[in-house]
Amino acid sequence: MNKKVFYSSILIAIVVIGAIAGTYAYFTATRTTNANRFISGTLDLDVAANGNKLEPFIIENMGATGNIGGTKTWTIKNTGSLPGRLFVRLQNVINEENGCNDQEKVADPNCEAPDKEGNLGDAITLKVSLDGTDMVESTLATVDQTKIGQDWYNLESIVLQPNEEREVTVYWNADQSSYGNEVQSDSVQFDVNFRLIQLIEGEYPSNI
Ligand SMILES: [Ca+2]
Ligand SMILES: [Ca+2]
Repeated sequence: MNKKVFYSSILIAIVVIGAIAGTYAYFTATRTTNANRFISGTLDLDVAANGNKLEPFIIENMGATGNIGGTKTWTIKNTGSLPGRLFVRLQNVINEENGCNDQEKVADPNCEAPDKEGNLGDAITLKVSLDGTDMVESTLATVDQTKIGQDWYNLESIVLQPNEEREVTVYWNADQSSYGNEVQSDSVQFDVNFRLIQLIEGEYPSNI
């Protein structure tokens, strides 16, 4: 009987000591920050080729030589304060007939039809490289407009840190065996669109 009481006393004593210790256990120091602000970071990019800002370009008057090819390089710079994922896509792909002569009519019988799309884009392959490594390619046919962007989307993320620069080069090529009279006077134009998009958790929507 005495032992039980003793244990109870010990228990009570410990609890009391704990409570006392708890009361005095904290060193505290308090400061209050004033004028808190949340400032959003920035995401911006600069695109330049030979000092010129982003511009559409037109490939026309093909035929002076059989094999047509060219290249253009842009330096892409993250000028913001946040990292961003780089996306590249083609936009505003426009294939035009621009009329047709007798020779073209033989190869392209509907070339005079209203709103007939030109055939030149079908004959041109466009490759996009990053820092000298080929990444994606497509023809410049209007129906293929989204291919470059979709294939780029499927690449492993390409992230530019603030102030980081990457070089994107576009190569176009039309082998002389890839076209004939059906492209006479036809033209194709397109924009290359670069975007830096804020890093997010998880996947980007596929239609980004
Ligand atoms: Ca034509
Ligand atoms: Ca044509």
